[in-house]
Amino acid sequence: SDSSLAYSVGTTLDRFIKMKQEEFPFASGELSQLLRDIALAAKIVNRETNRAGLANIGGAFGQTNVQGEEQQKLDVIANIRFTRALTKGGEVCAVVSEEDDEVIDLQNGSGKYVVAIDPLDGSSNIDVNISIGTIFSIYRRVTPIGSPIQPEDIMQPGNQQVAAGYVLYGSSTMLVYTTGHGVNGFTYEPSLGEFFLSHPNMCAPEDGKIYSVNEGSYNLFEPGLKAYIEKCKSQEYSARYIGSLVADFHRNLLKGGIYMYPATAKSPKGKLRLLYEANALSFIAEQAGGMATDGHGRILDIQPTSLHQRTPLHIGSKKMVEEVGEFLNVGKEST
Ligand code: P6P
Repeated sequence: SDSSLAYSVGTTLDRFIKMKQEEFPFASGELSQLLRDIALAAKIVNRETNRAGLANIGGAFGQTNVQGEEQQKLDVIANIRFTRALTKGGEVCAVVSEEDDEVIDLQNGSGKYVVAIDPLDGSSNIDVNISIGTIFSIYRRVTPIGSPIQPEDIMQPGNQQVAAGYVLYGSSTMLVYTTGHGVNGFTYEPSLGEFFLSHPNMCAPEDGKIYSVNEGSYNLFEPGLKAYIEKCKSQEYSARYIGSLVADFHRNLLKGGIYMYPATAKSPKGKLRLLYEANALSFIAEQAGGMATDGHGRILDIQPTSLHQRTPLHIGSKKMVEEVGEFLNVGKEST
């Protein structure tokens, strides 16, 4: 493969996708088109997000999503925008979204791909102007193209992803994604309407000194997790918890760190969703040299059993995720 192609910083996303596709002579271009469709929706959601405060679309929409959270109008708008872009793009046959209880069948007989998406995670942060994000996973359907969508098309383990990414609507808007050949980050230039390669070949620092967890729930944590947090404090790590998964994940990916949303007595499977939150970020973390577990095993190996199932998530720098696993499994070694 001509990986010698210089992906110079400043390359546009479109050109980057095209150059990467040329590395795969048998690529049909459908995945490339799908990535472009996602980027288009991200540009539109970015514009809506930036105007939310002015256009009074930040307020609660009155309905609730599977998280039972007040569905913010922007959540609904983002869901519509991404679903519409994927429908028009023609490459996708089904969408799993946090905002829809059931699978959305796009009635697209030629669609090869299934997308799992959290259109706008952390939406409770919208009306306090904290960064929010879109998280997406892309799978190839496993049943014949054109046949009715089957559960096995949807309930695929994260290790079957063909691509995954996130959009971070922050001080600048970034699109970060992987197709299984490393992780690359693109920064949006609104005046040009283009994403430009700003973070080529992103690599997670192997270790870090930042830990992200909601310590308000400390008393609910299992002993091993409490011990790990005490260890972080004893070594004067920095506690950084934004309350917005994509923002915390992205910062830890760049600087080194771990994000934990653990199992607790109250929530034995934690809060985060496997299909459209944990799997995508875990694929990215591993592709960047990091790690992601549910405290005991690899996130990407979990076989889903229900659409909106939750999973505990420990994700980020490899050494930190390994270490919290050791603390969690002390005394639980299988005899
Ligand atoms: P808690 C936002 O609702 C979210 O899904 C993630 O973005 C965030 O990291 C987490 O939940 C915050 O949850 O229980 O700490 O408020």
